[in-house]
Amino acid sequence: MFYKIVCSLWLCLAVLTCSIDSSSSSSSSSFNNLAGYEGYTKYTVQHGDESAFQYMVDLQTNDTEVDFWLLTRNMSVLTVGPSHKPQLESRLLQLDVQYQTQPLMDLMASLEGNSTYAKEDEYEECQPGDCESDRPHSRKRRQARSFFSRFPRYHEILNFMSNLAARYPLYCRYESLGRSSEGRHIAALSISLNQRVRPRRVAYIQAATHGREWITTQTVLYLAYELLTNLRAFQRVLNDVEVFLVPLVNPDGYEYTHTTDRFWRKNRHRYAGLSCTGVDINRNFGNHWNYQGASQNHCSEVYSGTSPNSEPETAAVVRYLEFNRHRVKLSLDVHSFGKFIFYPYGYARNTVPPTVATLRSVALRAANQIGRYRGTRYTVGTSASILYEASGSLDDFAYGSLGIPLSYTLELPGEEFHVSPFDIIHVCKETFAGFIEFIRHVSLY
Ligand code: 0X9
Ligand code: ZN
Repeated sequence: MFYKIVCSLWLCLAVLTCSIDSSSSSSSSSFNNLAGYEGYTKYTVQHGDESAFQYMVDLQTNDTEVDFWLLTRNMSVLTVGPSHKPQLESRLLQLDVQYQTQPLMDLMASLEGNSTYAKEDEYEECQPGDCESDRPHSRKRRQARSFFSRFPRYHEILNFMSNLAARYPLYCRYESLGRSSEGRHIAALSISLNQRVRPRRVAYIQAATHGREWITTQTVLYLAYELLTNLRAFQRVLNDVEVFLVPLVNPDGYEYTHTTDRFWRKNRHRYAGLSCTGVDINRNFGNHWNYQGASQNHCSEVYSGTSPNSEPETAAVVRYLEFNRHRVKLSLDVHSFGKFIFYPYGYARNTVPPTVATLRSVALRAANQIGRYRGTRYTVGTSASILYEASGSLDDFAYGSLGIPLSYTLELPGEEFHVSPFDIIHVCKETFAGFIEFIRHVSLY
């Protein structure tokens, strides 16, 4: 009987949360999000010298035909369509750089064995009959295992979050920071002990600013799940700190990567009369907006928008952070991929923040904790020196404009945006160790 009541409650919550979602609820498998990528090539380019690197930076900012998956000072991973190949290859030849190519569809086919499109799990579909035969704990654990072995859709993510809040009403609050361009919720979870006793310092963690970086959302949801299902173990951490999580900053871009274009990065802002869609949310924050590594071309992957905070997703995050600026001590923006922890500033090289020693030492500690799980090695530094100069990102805004003392961008592991279903849980677990290390430092401020 008890299980029946619990299960009907879960089902009810699932239906309730679905009703605030105006988007489609179909599973990814019914869509072809690679249509149009026939003939595309992936290039891995090694470019040791400065002039080749500068050429790559220029391509990333100004050439709308080239899509950079990764751009560091020494190497880049990028894709181009068939019509652009000859031009790119002759330029690479002139630059005298080494590169390897792979047809994009071959790469995607080789990844298909590790299909990301595992069936939708039974998280919201528990039938009372099924539940009776199961012990509740093992059933929940199985559901969680299933949830962290695939990439859920927007409505499943919201269900997962609201279910957690319903299960732990004393410790977890589910809310919406606002709506995206297409009207989806920018959903958040606040997790803390004794919330009502006094206001806490806040550890703010967000993910999926870039639609195609699917793994980032899973790591933040996993953090919520682990904290709430092991409250005792994390009592000391949560006694002093409120953990505020926004696992899907760009829900429209994320959904679009499931339904239409696997490699979509920006939001889905449409401009009347213009053919290109979307703003790079991580170029839209109001710190040195549009100064470097950003573009005013609508078709660019790093289009910075019409003005700082022009995008509803950026504005929602900024509203929350500005309102809570005296409480927020940590801002973590989770991206993929490259195994980097970046601290400010990213807008220009040779701009050193006054607290660089602290920023660096906390990041090194987090990197060390991540490495303890299975040896993953992160590089720590500023994105301007390790990658490229790029302004208007959250890390610089949180630190430089709001004075949030610990502000970072994480680039999770991976060779491309795909992470094998078997590996998702491991990335979640190792990253969890890093998150906890960052959060531990919040109570020192
Ligand atoms: O370029 C970005 O927005 C981030 N890398 S990604 O490949 N995920 O797109 C890095 C942002 C680092 N921070 C700053 N440049 N301030
Ligand atoms: Zn990103």
